Amino acid sequence: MTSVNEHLTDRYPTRGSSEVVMPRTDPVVWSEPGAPGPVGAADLARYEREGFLCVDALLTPAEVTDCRRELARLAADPGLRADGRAVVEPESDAVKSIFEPHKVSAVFDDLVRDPRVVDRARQVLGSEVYLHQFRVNMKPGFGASGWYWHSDFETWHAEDGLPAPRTLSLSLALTDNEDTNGSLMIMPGSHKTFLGCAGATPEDNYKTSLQNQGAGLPSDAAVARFAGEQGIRLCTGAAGSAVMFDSNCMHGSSDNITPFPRCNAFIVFNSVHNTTVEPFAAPARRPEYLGSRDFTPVR
Ligand code: 6CS
Ligand code: FE
Repeated sequence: MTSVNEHLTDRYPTRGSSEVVMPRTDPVVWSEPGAPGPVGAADLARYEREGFLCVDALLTPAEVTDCRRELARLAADPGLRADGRAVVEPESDAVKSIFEPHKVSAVFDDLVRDPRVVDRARQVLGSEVYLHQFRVNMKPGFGASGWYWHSDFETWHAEDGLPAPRTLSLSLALTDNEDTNGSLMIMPGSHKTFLGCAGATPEDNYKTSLQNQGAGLPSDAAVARFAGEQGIRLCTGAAGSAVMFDSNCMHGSSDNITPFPRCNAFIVFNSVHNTTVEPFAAPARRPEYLGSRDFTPVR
């Protein structure tokens, strides 16, 4: 795949003919020690080491209730499913994900700007940040599908032209994330290795990848090696808790066959010094609701 980013070296080649494992050549925490922000020094060191951090009670129960009410309103909107921003479950007509909820809900728009949320990203990424992607993964239960092991950065680099992993996701639990209902699993330390996946990105890949990711998946050998070296941590927490994680963490989640939904809001912040260019390994850009091209810093 010849890159159209002629002026940029592709330091994280992926989706070629074979899988390649290489070290991450970027920092994890970009701010100077002692830089202001809500994350304490010990937690910041843990985030650097493991690639993620669990946060208790980031939102109050009343704020969680407001978010849930908004989701119910959005899910009831007859136009929602006609919009590409709503992804339906592969095996049912339940909504799997809703992208850009902040554009149709002031509650979610306020969340993006909330200092408890965005100041974490500014502190870790060491700069002003803009919103790269915002999605709510509903995972309603009764067999709702999970996500196989992957690195978000691998996809966002290949398909959205994200140059470096100077990007942070904050997963906000809007329902209890239990050990049984398909909670987020992360391999601690996996963010420090970049796995270039084998296999070119198909045309219009996003039309299926958000239901079932095909391109950009690690081999069984890579998953076994990563898990063997680093283990697997299941991130559980009550509604209102959160997990902030580096864009290159190897992560995934199981199907949810319980009747208890695992509904999380994923807010993805990118440094204003890492704005997206052309895809590094895909035939064309994805729609902007998957990778925003509005680089306006969050205020
Ligand atoms: O393609 C994407 O942007 C999404 N896919 C996965 C599997 N996780 C992150 C992201 O929302
Ligand atoms: Fe992901």
